[in-house]
Amino acid sequence: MITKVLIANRGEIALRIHRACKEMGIATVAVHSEADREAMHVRLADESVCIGPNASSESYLNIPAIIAACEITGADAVHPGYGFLSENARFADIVEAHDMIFIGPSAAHIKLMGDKIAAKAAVSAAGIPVVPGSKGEVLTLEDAVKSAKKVGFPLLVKAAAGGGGRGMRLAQKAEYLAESYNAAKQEALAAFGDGSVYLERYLGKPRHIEVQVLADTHGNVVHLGERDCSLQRRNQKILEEAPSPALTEEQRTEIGEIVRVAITKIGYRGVGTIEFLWENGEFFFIEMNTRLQVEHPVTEMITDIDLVREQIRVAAGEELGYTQDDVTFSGHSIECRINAEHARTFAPSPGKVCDFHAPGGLNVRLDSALFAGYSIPPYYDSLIGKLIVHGKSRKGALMRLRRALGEIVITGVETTIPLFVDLIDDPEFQEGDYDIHWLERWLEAQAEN
Ligand code: MV4
Repeated sequence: MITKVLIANRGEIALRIHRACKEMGIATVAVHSEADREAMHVRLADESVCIGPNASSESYLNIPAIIAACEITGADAVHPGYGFLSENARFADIVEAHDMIFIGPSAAHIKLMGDKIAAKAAVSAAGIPVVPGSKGEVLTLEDAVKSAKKVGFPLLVKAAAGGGGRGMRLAQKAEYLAESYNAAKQEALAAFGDGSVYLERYLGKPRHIEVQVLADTHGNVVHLGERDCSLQRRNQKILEEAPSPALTEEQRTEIGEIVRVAITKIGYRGVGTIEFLWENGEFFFIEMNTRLQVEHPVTEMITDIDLVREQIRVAAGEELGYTQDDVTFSGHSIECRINAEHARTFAPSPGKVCDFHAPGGLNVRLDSALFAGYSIPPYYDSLIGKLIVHGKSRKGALMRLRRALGEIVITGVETTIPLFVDLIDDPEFQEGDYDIHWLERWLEAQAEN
């Protein structure tokens, strides 16, 4: 049984977790940096503890301070949210060593999926299709040259400890392989203290489609469909939707079942995301995320399943209580990430929020910790809210999104809202006709006008 959860995060996701806890009759503990003393997640929680100064390295990443906050308040579980310590296997281990529940997968599964080479081997052995590439790590340049002959060009050199696009180098032809190999290895060593790299065939114009899974500790696993996260800029997702406009019902069922069976074999617990590149109707695994993701609400909206509630239940050892056949998908959902950034230059825009008005109405959700008079600190991620809409169809969701965007008022700081107002009128976007490079090209075209 879980009676008190310490939420090791801030902003909208700390509120999101607080809401699930309150609906389950669970007490909450907020932790915060000095800069976040007046933050909404601190105000709403039942108790709060200051864990350090402004810099996240000294507060939200400060494991001893967070464990001390757990002991002071008597929390029996820790929810890490996303970012910060959410995929830190050592943190999961330490939480459990202090006889508390880590609301997430086992430390071993976090570690496995954190090593992109080991993750690929594990999911491939469990039946998930992966991007063709080197057989594990390429230890030397000589090894890379040999392996590249089989993989073909263009190819990517990727860091085993990377992910999210860090430590990745493109080699267009054989003559550039040495340069890419050395650069990727050097960058990986500097960034992660681990220079292990592997090769993958480069997919030129894929979509980024990810499958959500949920597993309990009794061998029950369900997939909750996919999200299309192709609309991104510099590896930052901007807008996500579920279902993907590109998939047929049959394709969804087929990949979902492959993933469900594989995750069962792997013995995974909690929520997880299997990331794929999708090109010419084929899925290719790239990475698995072992955390709750920013874009989880679009899945919640089409399945009517509260992912944080389910995370907490399975972490406490409860059974899912339903099977894949009980999971139904309804309508279409779209999420816009509202960042405190200039909508065109993406320059950060921290500072004091003057007016704030949240949109409302049927099937409109705003996940945010914002309030009028709040000062957005410059020390953290610029995400200040997520606008999520649901409609019976994609067209209906788009109409609702345009309506909801028109209702939001945030003054005093720049936000990315004007970007979505323009994007929603683009014919290709309206058709769902986009890949992972589409948004960057669209932004360039916009800048010319
Ligand atoms: C790729 C790829 C093409 N081919 N792998 C970038 C982030 C990291 N998670 C994986 N990434 C990519 N891996 C192969 N074999 C293209 C990307 C990529 C990308 C992937 C998903 C979403 C946005 C992206 C933007 C640029 C490149």
